[in-house]
Amino acid sequence: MSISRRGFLKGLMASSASALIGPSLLTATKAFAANPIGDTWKISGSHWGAFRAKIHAGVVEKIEPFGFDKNPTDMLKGIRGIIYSSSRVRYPMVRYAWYRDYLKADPATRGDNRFIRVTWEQALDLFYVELERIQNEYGPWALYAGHTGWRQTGQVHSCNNHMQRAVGMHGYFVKKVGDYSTGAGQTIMPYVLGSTEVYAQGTSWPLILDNSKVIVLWATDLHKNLQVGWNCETHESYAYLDQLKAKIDAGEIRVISVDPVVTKSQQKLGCEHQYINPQTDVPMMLAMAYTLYQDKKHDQAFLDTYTLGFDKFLPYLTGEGEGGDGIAKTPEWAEQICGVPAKTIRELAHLFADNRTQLIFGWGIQRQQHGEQPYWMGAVLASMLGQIGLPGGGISYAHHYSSIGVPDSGAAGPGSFPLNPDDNKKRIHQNQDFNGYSSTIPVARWVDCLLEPGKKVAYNGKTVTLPEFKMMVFSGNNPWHHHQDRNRMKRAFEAVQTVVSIDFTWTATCRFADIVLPACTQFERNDLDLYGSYSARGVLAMHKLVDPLFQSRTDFDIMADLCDRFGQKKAYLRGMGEMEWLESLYEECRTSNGDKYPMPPFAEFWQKGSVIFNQQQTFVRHAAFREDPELNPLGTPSGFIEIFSRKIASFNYDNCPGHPVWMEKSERSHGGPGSKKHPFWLQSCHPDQRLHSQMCDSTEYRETYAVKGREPVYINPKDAKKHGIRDGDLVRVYNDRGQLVAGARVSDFYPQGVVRIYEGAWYGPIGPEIGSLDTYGDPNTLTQDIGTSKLAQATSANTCLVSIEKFVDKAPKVTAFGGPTEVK
Ligand SMILES: Nc1nc2c(c(=O)[nH]1)N[C@H]1C(S)=C(S)[C@@H](COP(=O)(O)OP(=O)(O)OC[C@H]3O[C@@H](n4cnc5c(=O)[nH]c(N)nc54)[C@H](O)[C@@H]3O)O[C@H]1N2
Ligand SMILES: Nc1nc2c(c(=O)[nH]1)N[C@H]1C(S)=C(S)[C@@H](COP(=O)(O)OP(=O)(O)OC[C@H]3O[C@@H](n4cnc5c(=O)[nH]c(N)nc54)[C@H](O)[C@@H]3O)O[C@H]1N2
Ligand SMILES: [Mo]
Repeated sequence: MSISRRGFLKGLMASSASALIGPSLLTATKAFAANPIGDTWKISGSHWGAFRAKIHAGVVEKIEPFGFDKNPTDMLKGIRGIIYSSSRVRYPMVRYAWYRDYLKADPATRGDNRFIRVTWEQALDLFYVELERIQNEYGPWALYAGHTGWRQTGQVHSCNNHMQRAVGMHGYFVKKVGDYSTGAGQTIMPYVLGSTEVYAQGTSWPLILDNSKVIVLWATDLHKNLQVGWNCETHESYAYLDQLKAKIDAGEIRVISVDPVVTKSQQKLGCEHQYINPQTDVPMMLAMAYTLYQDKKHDQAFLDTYTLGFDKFLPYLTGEGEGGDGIAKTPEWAEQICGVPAKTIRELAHLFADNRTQLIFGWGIQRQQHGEQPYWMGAVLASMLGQIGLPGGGISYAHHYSSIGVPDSGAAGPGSFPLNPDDNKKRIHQNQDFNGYSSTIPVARWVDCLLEPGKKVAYNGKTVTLPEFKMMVFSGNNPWHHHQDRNRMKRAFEAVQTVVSIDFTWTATCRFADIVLPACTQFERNDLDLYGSYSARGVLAMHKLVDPLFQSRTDFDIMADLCDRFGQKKAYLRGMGEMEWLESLYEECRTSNGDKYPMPPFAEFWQKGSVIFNQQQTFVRHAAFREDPELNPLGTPSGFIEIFSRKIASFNYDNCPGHPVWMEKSERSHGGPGSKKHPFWLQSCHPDQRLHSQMCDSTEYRETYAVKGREPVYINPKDAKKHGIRDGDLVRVYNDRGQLVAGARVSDFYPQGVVRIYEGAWYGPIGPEIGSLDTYGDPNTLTQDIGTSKLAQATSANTCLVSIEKFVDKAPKVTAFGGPTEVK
């Protein structure tokens, strides 16, 4: 390290007392300890975008959007409330019954929220002792530390990396594959289009705006979901959406939203709405394909040149010949299922074929049983239209996500703190014997491991043997929000011995854990991040706003001290502290960007707060393949678009055959299975005013949308009237799996038979018993925990029926917020 760099770092560290003494000593006594630095403005960034914060007397007083961001999200108003939430994890805590009775603790006490306070020394010792015990008594198969999630932004402090690296330096553990976002999509699409598609750059908005005549928003709500990004979000997509609106108004582009509800995007764009019954998109697409084929509107030349297996799919489509099921997938057939008039289906098929049409799919549609099918069928439809690889045509699976479609700079972003140990040979426990269990599981099946250890499960052409977890560690994710079916989870958690949760806010995951460690928020540490996930528009400094509150510490420090207990601290840190990591990640990025993307030296960057790359390049998805499919084959087994997949067919799965098909759901509204008993489809979409469960604990902001202190449930006026429910009433939403209290929001934007409760509403049961009423309104109290199919085994959260009634009893107190009950 050069002298000037070291000198700079020293100066910087000295200005922050906590960096020298360690945050726990400083903040042990007073929560919002005054930091005598007067008013300052600092720059930081988040999933919600970049901002400037005014700090007065050691308190974050005001948040203002960053100048570059022309479309900041309303959610910036919730940030202060995250830092100063009444739900903050203040001290290391241990579950009372577990502390007292340890492995003999009555399983029924889990979730009673009674905890005792311990010191950091005790907490980390306990954590370490448990890791030792599990590795010695069982083996790596008994430890699950593979979960990931929406940890706050920043590359140095990426908390999941910290946890997995630290636990990994101690020994091996079970990992996961896939995610809740796109589990079905990312598994099926490599067989069909050769990449996950969901995490791939899409055709640039300027090219769509210039070339598309028709844009189909198929189950996607751009305006709602582009408010957040995986890296610090720039919100540049919104400028293109404004241009799109102007083109709609001028009659230059037709935009059609295919969705059961009137989305925020439809409202903002003023575009057309095509209502469809929930979970029935495949019949509609099949009928469009049928129409194209019957009317000779399909692009046979495209099918011949770029695809394989249309001939094998055709008997299913027409119902005739070998492989046909005798049912022609006509518009009349589809209308009975999807509720879209046959005439409309025909008109739309012709409209798409006669015009440059860009199909844009969201992800909620694959978070349902057989969620692989609408994506595959979408690709087949797009192939028949023959526009894949043209600007403004073809198919996209991700324009609602993290600025996909914004022309990107092409620059490299900063790397992150490493996820894995540097040297596997130095792990304390070398045992890699998983005792016949699988060492990796499809993520949404982790609760099954607790309930049915040893069970063999088909997954993506393989057989997974569910491991028997005795200990689980969660950091940077909130499984007691994100997983389905709370009461099933309660049963499952009776089998586990030790759960560690590391978080800054007292989520339901903390409530159901044994050891809870208080991390600090991203606003209490120094970091840096890529600005604009897929657009790579720059690099952003994340200045620490205030010192860690209460006894919270950075994940960096927590895990370093865990490693200290088994002699690995130095190897873990590679001998570097927070600011040294920051500088080294920045400098690596600067080196790889070279002269093409000039970046100032670190000290200058840190002081200025950001670097913006001005280059922007446009892109057409699948254009190279279209240009020359031999030279630029897709990543599918054949290199072509696979309408029929021999590989998938070879798996012989009843619920995912060799070409896309319509399969009835286990629960479906509008006359489908189960709808006589529980008539409403519950869609648990992504929240407009939260990032999942994050910010739900931001009290003032929550009150801007809560109804009588509860999460809203959106319902159609006629349905509300039928059940004697008025806007603002408390209601009970229930099915055979669970029950919750929510606040009714009566709205014309929702069709009859559909209700919405946003995911991420905090779980607050009255008590730990199975079936206990949830007092705030977590939709996963009601959702179904089944895999999409044997192919992806992904979440099917959106296959869920419920009933709803006015809540007539005395309203229970909301128990979701405010932390644990401390036992002295
Ligand atoms: N019913 C239903 N369920 C769903 C979905 C749905 O559509 N419907 N969507 C699914 C999807 S797509 C997703 S991505 C998941 C999201 O599931 P998660 O990623 O688990 O959701 P978050 O609420 O973002 O949880 C992140 C947690 O990490 C904590 N955290 C953040 N930063 C840090 C940090 O720096 N250090 C530590 N130690 N902790 C930190 C936060 O406080 C929070 O508790 O939910 C899934 N669940
Ligand atoms: N504000 C905000 N933005 C976010 C997030 C957040 O928490 N808050 N989370 C981010 C993350 S992690 C993810 S994974 C993405 C999620 O992105 P998506 O999964 O695409 O988002 P959702 O809002 O769940 O669903 C989008 C639309 O699908 C529709 N839909 C659901 N089922 C069906 C169906 O069967 N047929 C049809 N035609 N339409 C259907 C819904 O009505 C909704 O309008 O969002 C990201 N953006
Ligand atoms: Mo997600």
